[in-house]
Amino acid sequence: MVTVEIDGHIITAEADMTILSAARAAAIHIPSLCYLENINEIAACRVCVVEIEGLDHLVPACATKIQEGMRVFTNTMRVQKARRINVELLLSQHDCQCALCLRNGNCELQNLAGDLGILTIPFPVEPRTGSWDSLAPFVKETEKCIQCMRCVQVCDKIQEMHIWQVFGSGGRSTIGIPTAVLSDTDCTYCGQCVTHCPTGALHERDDTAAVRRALADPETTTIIQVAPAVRVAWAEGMGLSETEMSTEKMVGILKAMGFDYVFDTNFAADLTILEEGSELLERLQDKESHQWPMFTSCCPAWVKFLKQQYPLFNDALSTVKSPQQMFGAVTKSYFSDTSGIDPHKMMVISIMPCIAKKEENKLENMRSACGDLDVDVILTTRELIRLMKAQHVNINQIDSQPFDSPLGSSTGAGVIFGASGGVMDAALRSAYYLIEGKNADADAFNVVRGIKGWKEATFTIPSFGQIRVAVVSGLGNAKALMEAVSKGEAAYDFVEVMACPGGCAGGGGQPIHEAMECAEARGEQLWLIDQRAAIRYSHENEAVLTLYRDFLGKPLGAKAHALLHTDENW
Ligand code: HC1
Ligand code: SF4
Repeated sequence: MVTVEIDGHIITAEADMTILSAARAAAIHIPSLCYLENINEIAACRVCVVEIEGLDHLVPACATKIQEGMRVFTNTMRVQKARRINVELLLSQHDCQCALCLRNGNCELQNLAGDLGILTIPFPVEPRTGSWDSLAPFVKETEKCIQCMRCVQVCDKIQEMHIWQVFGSGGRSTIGIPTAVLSDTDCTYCGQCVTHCPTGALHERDDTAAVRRALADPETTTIIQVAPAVRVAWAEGMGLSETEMSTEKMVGILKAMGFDYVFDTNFAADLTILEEGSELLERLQDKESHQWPMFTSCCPAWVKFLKQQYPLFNDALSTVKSPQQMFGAVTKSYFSDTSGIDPHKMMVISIMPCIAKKEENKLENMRSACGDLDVDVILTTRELIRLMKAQHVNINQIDSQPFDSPLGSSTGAGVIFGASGGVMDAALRSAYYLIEGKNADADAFNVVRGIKGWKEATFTIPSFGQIRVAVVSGLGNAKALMEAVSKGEAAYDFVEVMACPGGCAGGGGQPIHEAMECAEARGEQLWLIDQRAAIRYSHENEAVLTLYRDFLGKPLGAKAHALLHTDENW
């Protein structure tokens, strides 16, 4: 431990800490821009410069270690002047059309310029320009890029995908991809580059116009489904307190906005568990005929990753569609039948914490109900927030409301899909029941929960024996797991993989907060919703059981396969 003085405060901190981390640990704010803890510590933007007694030059706080007896000054006139010039230089190459930017009001560069009172740019230069693939599910606006390298480093170090490259050098360098269209790269569309971008240079493709049109069209029945992880994030972007936010309030707002039916992806998550749990048991009963381990298939970024990078493991993927897609297939078949609504006049809209979901609806066999796409439009949580804001609803005048029936009923096992370990936990609860004919304690499998990137456990199901499982999140961890499995260094029966660190709670479509990782806190809220749920087992979801009884038949049956699995010709 060393003792330093920062702005007159005596601080004792670990010897290997930087000035920035020691100051932040002591609640002393030093602004930064390019810095991401343990990911991007390259001192490129020099916004975090500070003065050290006895040194004649300023140093970047993010890249300078503390030393015993050091006296640091974070906000002297000299520091303020240098910080201001550094931000002015960044603005000089930035397209400062803030009113026309999706990150207006939530941009780290804009905030810094505001804090420093910058009203003019003394060194104007033409912003960099570049083209982008208009069909990609996210957009790169080169004129807004400040070369902070955060996207490059997240993609390299956390996801290990290496999609972004630096082109050119010096003042004219740009960040981009080596191909004309994004689909020619191995990009999985996880969107982690987007959530780590400090400006509006990277953002989701905005698909809200189609939804606005459908809401205004009396001929179209708008049916919206809300993903598990959205309910614990939407309010962040609306500036609501924890007491003001609730799932029921969100449903009330969606109804006030005019959606005809407000349903829950959690219903389809419960349905997924019945199919996937049954599939796991079927494979376990005929082990020799299958490739192991069985992998979950609900994260489209992971599915794309596996098919591209480890195609030899294709057959190990569960054949179940994701809950998003199951929901669409059931809506345009069963719900169309029971409600009498023409499926061709339905618009099924998903609200997802995810960018990859924007493309999942176009994959093979995703038109299984009536020939149209099963899911028509996918919006991220951020797009939902923009739609809600445009509505100018007074939150105090909105009544809390339940989801509509029948595709709005769910259990605690459905909601935890949004947190790393949740699919595994929910599947084990139902697999245990299917084998033993009685429930295990709903918390019996809790060691698979939590934010750790690679978790493993072995459980004993008395009439079956041992089942070895692993849960990974983040594609870097997925790669490490796949290498270990390929080399025979790790062996499991069932593996959950989510491309985003912490699972969908930390998804690429979720609200963005200045360089803050929010997956863990949002995940904890999902686990809490499960703890408080009246029913915590997917196999006890009455609406799902009715769906099987009245329409689908049995799990893995012919109709279920045609609508809910990707192997159409099974
Ligand atoms: Fe997810 Fe899923 S949990 S993949 O993260 O299986 O996006 O929330 O909706 O489909 O249910 C996302 C979340 C989501 C699906 C479910
Ligand atoms: Fe999308 Fe969730 Fe996968 Fe991230 S983990 S890519 S949010 S499905």
